[in-house]
Amino acid sequence: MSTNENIIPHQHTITLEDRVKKNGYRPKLLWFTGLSGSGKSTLASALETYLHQNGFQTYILDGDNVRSGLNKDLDFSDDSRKENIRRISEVSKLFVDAGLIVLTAFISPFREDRATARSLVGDENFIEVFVDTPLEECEKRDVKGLYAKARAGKIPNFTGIDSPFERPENPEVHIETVGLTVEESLNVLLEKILPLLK
Ligand code: PPS
Repeated sequence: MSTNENIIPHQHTITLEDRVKKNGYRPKLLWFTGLSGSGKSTLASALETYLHQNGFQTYILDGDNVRSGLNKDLDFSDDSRKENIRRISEVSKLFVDAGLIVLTAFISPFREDRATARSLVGDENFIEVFVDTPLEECEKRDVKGLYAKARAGKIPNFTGIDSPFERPENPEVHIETVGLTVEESLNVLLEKILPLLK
């Protein structure tokens, strides 16, 4: 990583505390992690809708969206995934500083990278949400048809098939989606997350 001793950050007049006072809540980073097809984006989106309708300023950063813009130069090698999560963590940090409730929905398969995101925004601002849907279920759903392609050898380095997913050890929120509707999962999330936004 390069650093430049000639870059000196500017201290702006309006601070995060000013924004907190104005908004009436503290910003957070809700970091959804889980296998492809586990339901990260669906649940993050359902939660965002609820929060948006209930007075919170929110923003979602999502795998397929960020990878078609900011991170379109990255593939699915371990190094690229690391860089993907590093950039997303930095962008999230800015959005949290802007006073938003940020929801990220990335596989983010490596513990170390999730820990880096946590330390960048501060432990007190970070909520890890493990969307725990077993591989067999994700593969059964196969909403995008990617598991079938990966099994056929057409997508190398596919998470859960030939690329690892390191399960979170101590997530603030752990949701097991099998047997739950989206609405039921959302209710589980709200029960666990709303107290953390106070
Ligand atoms: S990562 O591991 O955090 O960098 O991945 P992420 O940025 O979340 O991107 C995951 C989405 O990319 C599609 N896709 C793949 N996923 C996993 N492995 C491989 N090789 C791959 N190739 C493409 C897939 O649609 C993922 O979307 P989600 O929403 O997770 O299903």
